[in-house]
This record gives sequence, C-alpha cells and structure tokens, in this order.
Amino acid sequence: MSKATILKEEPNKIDFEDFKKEVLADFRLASISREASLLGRREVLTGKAKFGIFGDGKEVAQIALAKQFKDGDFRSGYYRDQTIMLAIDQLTIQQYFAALYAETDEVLEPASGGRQMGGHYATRNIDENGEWKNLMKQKNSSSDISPTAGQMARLLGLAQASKIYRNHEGLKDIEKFKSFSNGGNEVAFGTIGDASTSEGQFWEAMNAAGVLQVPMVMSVWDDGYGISVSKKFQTIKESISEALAGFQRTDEKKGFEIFKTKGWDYPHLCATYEKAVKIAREEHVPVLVHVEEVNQPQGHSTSGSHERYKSEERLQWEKDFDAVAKFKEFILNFKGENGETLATVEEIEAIEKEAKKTVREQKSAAWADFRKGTEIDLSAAVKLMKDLANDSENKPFINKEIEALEKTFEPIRKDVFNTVNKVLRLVRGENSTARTQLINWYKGKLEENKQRYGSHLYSESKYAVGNIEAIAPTYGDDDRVEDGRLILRDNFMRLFEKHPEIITFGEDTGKIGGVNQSMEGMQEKFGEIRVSDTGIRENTILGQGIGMALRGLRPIAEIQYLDYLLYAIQVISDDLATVQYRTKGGQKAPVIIRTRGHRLEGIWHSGSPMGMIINAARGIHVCVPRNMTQAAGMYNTLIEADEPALVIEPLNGYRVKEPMPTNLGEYKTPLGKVDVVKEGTDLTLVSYGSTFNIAAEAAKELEKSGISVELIDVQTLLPFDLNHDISKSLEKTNRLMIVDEDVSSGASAYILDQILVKQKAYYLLDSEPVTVSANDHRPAYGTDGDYFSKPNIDDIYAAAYNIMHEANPKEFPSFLD
Ligand SMILES: Cc1ncc(C[n+]2csc(CCOP(=O)(O)OP(=O)(O)O)c2C)c(N)n1
Ligand SMILES: [Mg+2]
Repeated sequence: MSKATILKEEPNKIDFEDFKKEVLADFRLASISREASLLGRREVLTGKAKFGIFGDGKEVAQIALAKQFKDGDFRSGYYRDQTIMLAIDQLTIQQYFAALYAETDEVLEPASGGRQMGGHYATRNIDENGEWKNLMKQKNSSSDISPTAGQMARLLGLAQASKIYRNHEGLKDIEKFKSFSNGGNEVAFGTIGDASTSEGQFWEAMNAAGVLQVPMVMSVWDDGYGISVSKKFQTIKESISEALAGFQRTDEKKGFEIFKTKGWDYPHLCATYEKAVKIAREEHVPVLVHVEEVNQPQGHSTSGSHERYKSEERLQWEKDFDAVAKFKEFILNFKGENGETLATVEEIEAIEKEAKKTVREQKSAAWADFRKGTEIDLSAAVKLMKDLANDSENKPFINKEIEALEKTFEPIRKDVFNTVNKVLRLVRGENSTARTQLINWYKGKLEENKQRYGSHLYSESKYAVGNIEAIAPTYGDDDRVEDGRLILRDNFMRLFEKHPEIITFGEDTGKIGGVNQSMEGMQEKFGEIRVSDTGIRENTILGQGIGMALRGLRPIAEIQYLDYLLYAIQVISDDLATVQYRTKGGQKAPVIIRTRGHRLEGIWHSGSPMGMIINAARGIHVCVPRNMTQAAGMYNTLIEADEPALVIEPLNGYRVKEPMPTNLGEYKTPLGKVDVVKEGTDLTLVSYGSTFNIAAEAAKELEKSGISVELIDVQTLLPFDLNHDISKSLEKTNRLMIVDEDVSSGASAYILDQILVKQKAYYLLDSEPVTVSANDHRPAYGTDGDYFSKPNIDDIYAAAYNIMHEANPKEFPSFLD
C-alpha cells in the first residue's frame, strides 16, 4: 500500500509504524539537504568555493518525486535538484561539497570530476573502459548543463527511448538491451524552473512529447522568479499549467495529463507524484506537474541577495511557507485516525540536530580530500625549489618566492604553478641537477593537469573512431554505376539489417524516405518505429538523438539541410559535444547527425557555415564527404564507434552516378585521414565537400596550362589530417592553396592554422599561402548567384595560376593583368 493511500485510509498499527518511519526519514533527508544548502552558501561566501546555486525550498517536492523514481529511470533536470539526487542515492553530501570545491577526482566527484559548477548532477553510466553499465540496476541522471531549458531536448529523447524499447520487436530478445530497458517501463523525469519555461526549447519539447506520447514527467518548480524577474514578465497568465491547458488530454484526443500541487504540501505532493508517474509509466502519456508555491529561502545563488528584488510580503511568505518548516509543522500536527502521532518536538529537533552534524562532518571530509592532492604537489614543489635554491646564485630570490607560497593560506595548484614558473624564470640559463629535476616535475605535472582538466573531449575507449579499422570499398566486374542516393540507401539498408538499434528520424525522413529519397522504401521495410517523420523542430530532433543514445540506441538524427542546423547548434554545442567531457568519461551519446549541404540555390539552401560549426562543436566529429560512397563509408565507421558525429552529405551529389561498391555496409572510410585524389608537383590544393569537385575541374584546366596540382580532399574537418599528409605533400610542392565555400576566415582559417601552425608547414612554403573562399554575403539565388557568390572554377583557376605566375612569371605569364 502506498504512503499516499495510507494517509487517506485508516492505517493499521503495522502500516502506521512503516509510514511513520518513512515520513521521518523524509524529514531527515529534507533537513540534511537544507543544511547542505545553508553551509554551501557559507563555503562560497568565505571563499572556499567559487560559486553556489542550491536546492533550498525544493526539498519536499523532490522527495515526493524521488519516491516514484525506479531503477532504469532517468532524470534530465537543472541545478536545483540536489534533493532528488540524494533521495535516489546518486549523491552523497560529501560528493555535493566535493563538487562545490571543484574536486577533480571523479571517484570523489562523480558528476563531472570538478569540471562543472556544483549543482550540475549526473550519474556514471559507463565504466572506465567506456563500456555501458547496467542502467537497469541504477537510477540514472543525464548530465546537467547550465543554459536554462537546455535539459528539455534531451529529456524528450530519454522518454522516447522507453517507447522504442516497448514497441521495437527487434530489440526485445537481445540480451544487451536488457541493461537499458524492461519493456519500456522507464520514466524520464524532467525538471525546470518556472522562468525557464519561457525558453523556446521548453515549448518545442513539450509539444513534441505530446505528439509522440512518451513517458515523461515534467516538473516545474514554480518559485515565481527567474533570478530577479518575476512570473509576470515570464509566463502568460502567470501560470505554466494554465498556459498549457490546451495540452490536457481528453477522452477524444491525446495530450498531456496536467497536475497542480504545492511545494510545501507533503501529503499532496506524495499523492500527486504517485498518480502522475503511474500514468506516464503504464500508459506512456506525458505528464506535467506544476509545483506552485515553491520557495527559495536563500535567493537565487551566491551571486546576489533576493532582498534586492523581493517585497517584504514576499520575503515573509517565503518564511511562512518554507517547505521544510511546513513539513515539520505537518509532522507535529499529525493525528492518525486512532490518535497516533508521528513525532514530538524533541524528536524532530533531534533529527534536525543530527542532520546538521552529518552535513558538517561530510563537508569537512570533502574539504580534507580536496586539499590532499594539492598538498602533495605543494610539498613536492617546495622541496624541489629548495634544492634548487641551494644550488643557485639566485638563492635569496628563490627563497623569497618559496616563502610567499608557504605563507599563502590554503594555496591551490595555480599558486604552486605560478611560483614554480617564477623560480624557473629566475634560474634560466643555470645548469644544475636540481633545475632539471624541477623542470621535469613541472612538465609531468603539466601533462597530469592537461588530463585532469582536458580529458574525454573525444572518446578514449577502444571504440574511438581512430580505433575503427578502415576497409576500402570493393567493386565487381560489371562496372555498375548508380545515383549517389542509391548507394547511400542501399548502404543504410545493410546497416539497419545488421544493427537493430539504429533508429532514424527527421523531417520527411519516414514516409518518403527523405527529401532526396536516400532512405526510400526504408520505412516500409523497417517500420515506423525505426524510420520516422518528425515535426519541424531541429533542436528537439537532436535532443531525441541524445536521449536515445544515452540509453543504448544508435540514433541517426536527420536535419533536412545544413542551413537549418543552426536551430540545433545550441543543443549540439552545449549538450552533445560536451557529454563525455563534462562527465569526465562518465556518459556517452554517440549520435550520428545526418544532413546535407553546401551548394544548391539561394541564401538558405547553399550556406556553408563550417567555421561556425566546427568551432561550436569541438567534441563531435565533422565529416564533409565529396560523394556518397565516401559518406556511406563514414556512416559505416561511425556506427562501429562510440562517438557523436555530423555528416554533411554533398547536396548536389544525390543524382550523380558513382560506381556501386559490392561491400555496402562493410567498407569503412577512416576519419581524420585525407584522400590524395590526384598527385601533382607544383601546388597542393586542399578542399572538401561539393567544392572539392569544382576544384578538381579547375585542376584539369590548370593541367592544360602546365600546372601540376596535387589534389587533397580532407574528408573530415574534425579530426583533421592526423597523419600530417598535407605537410608531406607540401614538402614536394611548397605551395598551398585552400578552397572552401565558407566565408573568408571561416573554415579556411581553421585549415590554414592546422597546416601552418599545427603541422608546422610554414617553413615548407615558397609562396604565400592562398585561401579561396566564398564572399562574405550569403550566397545569392540561381546559377549566376552561385557563380558570383561561391568559389567557382574560374576563381580557383585564376588564384592557382597567380601563385605560379608570381613564382615564375616567365613560364606563367600574366593572365589577368
Ligand atoms: C540560456 C540561459 N540564459 C540565462 C541564464 C542565466 N540564468 C541562470 S538561472 C536563471 C533563472 C532561472 O529561473 P528559473 O527557471 O525560474 O529557475 P530557478 O532558479 O528560479 O529555480 C537565469 C536567467 C542561463 N543559465 N541560461
Ligand atoms: Mg524560478
């Protein structure tokens, strides 16, 4: 019998004892969580932690929610959710403080290994080898991000994964998927603040959840404010449940179930969540729980005080309706049918006292652990510097630096490094063993800290793309050629047959198989669960991908055109690209984003904002194939790997004939390896995607003028030419030209930096490097618009010829002047 029911029905003695135990345990947790918020703020104000944002005021609602949270379920929430995390046993108070201090050991701070501010929660869902844990044996939280409503898109996908697991027959009997789902019975719990519901991401995800009918329980913690801005300026009718009233399901039409409850009303909260979650779990109907009258005892964060913007009355109300105080009142006033009571004032106060003590102890333990690592580095550095001082003519100056460091109160690694650097500056040019030892220590520590703060931007498991073995396409004797779209489609067919966990979705992807028919017939063959249409909502298409990938599926999220990727770039950049990094290898989301781009017609169908994309998306791979054989080979590689990637198919290549490989679904195009398409001796021309094909035409013309071009297709921008093959080419040609159709200083600046700086090719050049890019305006419509906006064959010819003319005007007389 549930607790909520117990409250209503006449309890028998045994039930009552259980009930009492549970209520008091809840109160204990609420008190602990509250105390953690209070002490957390103090830690920031006294300088031990940098920033704090806490969950005070939301404790009781979160305890009620957590009662319904089962193994296999997922949370996608925001920075107020400490009590949920504590209640589902995925956070300890010690870990909470470790995160506040920026503890970098992921055992002590499992959410992010100190990379995220406190208040950003996550569970560790993959092990140290990158292998999935059994997610059905733990309660799961996806990793929080700071942009408000940034949790929404992913939430949709987490919930949709349950729907897929419930309905996809092909996965049901496969053992490995049993560690992700049990018949799709898992609920995705979303949380959001009232003000953040103003974001478009919220509305987009809510609409999509209603359309898709997924088991998502969306809680809004309504404390009436978004920092200082009240609901009046945030939400129509000042109520998100009223605003969403049209989403309410009816007997005739599907939709949401909507509940309202109050953040201080323990029994009502418990009863509400019990009903809400049952509906979502059993019926796969999304539910909104609007939790009103939530308070915020300490204001928004450690950055300010709420006395500045809340009225006297509001501040008084916050005290009168404080969630924990009201919970205490409920307990003290409780009278069972037979006159039973829950606790005396003394008993309750003992719980509060005990909670305070527990929090203080765990906080101190976290601080002691946090100091340990730094203290070890500090004493090692001091010892080495002292040895060095004894060997140096700069002894007094070195000692002064050491003394200053030793006097620093609780120095951090930065202080140690600063001092070591100052000392090394003092002894530059000196020759002693002690100096060498200090330098070696310093270099070793630099490397260690690079890992500490920089690991896991990309996968470090055996499934990293770099570990997937390349396999060349093979061809039969029949010289069969087909439209590019058919090579892609037939390759997808093989992949879908081989991997039942591949799911694809996008605008027009389902019924017609994509606007370019490269999935034609696939929905009929593989069903609507695996190949489906979505609404026009790029942000949540990506979110579907992330959520599904976090639950073991292999989504191919399709964005209809590259230009419209911008609507998804927020979620790609903030969420997808940071999943592994921000969890320090605790989670992965190998989403494949499929789109098509570059040259077609007009401002919004031929853009190539590659500089913007690759700079926003470090953490995912960016593939820019020049034809569909290459593109298919990239998909084949990616599906074996455990990393997210974007593949931009060349938009004008679907109807271009290509030889049909015989090993579809098997051959694998390597990522980070360039393709030297044509060898040459005078000039290295580097390009990619659709423009590569124009550069190849230009190279033929240049050949006729006696210029031998080495043509290199980079194939992938991220990663970029890992073997430095472009430098090898420049050793031969000594001249470099980059052709790309982004704006000037976009992707071409990146490519130039990679070649000249990273590959150190500057000293190989005999001519100045040249970039040919598109004009800075958006590309104009029509063939002439394209010709005069983007690099065309004549531009490329002229630029290349000019390089040769400047190098050897005799052999290559002036062409345009
Ligand atoms: C996209 C974005 N814009 C602005 C911010 C800065 N910011 C952080 S929290 C916050 C207010 C959020 O209020 P609400 O959603 O009501 O949550 P609460 O803090 O009240 O629980 C703002 C504006 C942000 N993190 N992300
Ligand atoms: Mg708020």
